[in-house]
Parts: sequence; C-alpha cells; structure tokens
Amino acid sequence: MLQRLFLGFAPTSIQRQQLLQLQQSLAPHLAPHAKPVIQSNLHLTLAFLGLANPTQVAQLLDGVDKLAKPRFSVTLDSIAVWPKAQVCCLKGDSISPELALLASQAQDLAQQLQLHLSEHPFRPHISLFRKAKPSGILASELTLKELIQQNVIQASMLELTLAPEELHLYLSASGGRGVEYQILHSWPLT
Ligand code: 3AM
Repeated sequence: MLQRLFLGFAPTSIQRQQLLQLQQSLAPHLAPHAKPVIQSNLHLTLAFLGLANPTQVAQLLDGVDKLAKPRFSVTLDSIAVWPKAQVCCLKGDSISPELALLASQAQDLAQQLQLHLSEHPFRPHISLFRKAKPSGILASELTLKELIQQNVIQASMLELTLAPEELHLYLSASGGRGVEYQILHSWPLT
C-alpha cells in the first residue's frame, strides 16, 4: 500500500487560533472559491515526500532517526498568494542554519529513498487557503504590518514565530471530509 507523506511542524493551539483569525480577516479579500485550510490541517511543511511504499516508509523512519534534528525558530510575517500552487499562505523569508539543515537533510533523504524531490528551494510557509488566486489587495505579497496599516487584519498580529519541539511525519489521507493530515511519527528536536 502506498502512503502520501510529508515531514512538517505543527503550530501550537494558540497559534492555530491566530491563524484562524487571520483566515477570517483575509477571506473577504479572496475570491469565494478559495478554500480555508481546516484548523487541524494547519502545518508548516518541511518536505513533501509523495507516495511511499512500506519499505520506503521503514527506511524513512530509520533515516530520520539518524538525522541531526536541531531546534530552530522561524518567523512568518507576510501573506502571499502563489499563483501556480493556488495557495494563500503566511510566509517568512529568513531561514536559520538549523532549519536550513533540517530542510536539506530531508531533501537528501527523499533523494536516497527515491521519494518526491521538491523543484523549489525550501520556503517556510503555512498554507491558509487553497484554490486561491491573486487579486485585489492580495495581488501582491504584503507584510502583516502593511495589512494592519490597510485595516485588512487586526493590529494584534505582526508576525508568528514557530519554535517547534517536534518534527512530524504526516500522512495525507483523502476521505469523506476531504484531505486530512494524520501524524504517523514524531521526533523530538534537541
Ligand atoms: O500546504 P503546504 O504548501 O505546506 O501543498 C501541499 C502541502 O504543503 C504539498 O504537501 C503538503 C501536504 O499536502 N504538496 C502536495 N502535493 C505536492 C506536490 N505534488 C506538494 N508539494 C509538492 N508537490
């Protein structure tokens, strides 16, 4: 059986609430067909791995066990709509050496195991809406600060900093309620 997998990090429950508020503030500025990511699915992808067979899953678990998994923090402070992916996301531009190491190791492991290889360099982001198209005020990338100045979002949120304690292996499963992400395995960051 093949499983659709990715490695990523989870926001805290307080951050999920903040992200929900952000979605609510941004929704009126996106076309109606843009679909908010459900709260339980909000995450930051380290590496999308695609479909893995049981042997690859076993090798992946073993491979991630052996990686250096340093703690890091990443600050997300702008909103972008990526036209090709049709995603509206909260993103950051600054990547610490620890996060860069995690991302490059994940890509190396994906390559070794013949899993999906990303065509883009790692871009830290949390997807907020799918099927989103750039338009209106969201036609170009704006910082949260600029969105506050333009009264699009509340003044309470200038940025979001994730400092995860764990790296998760997620299963992306399609069911009656749409796509749901399930944590299959977690590793502490040290
Ligand atoms: O929500 P984000 O962007 O963090 O976009 C998908 C999502 O990432 C991405 O993997 C995460 C979990 O589904 N994804 C899905 N299919 C993909 C593909 N073919 C993909 N990324 C790259 N190529």
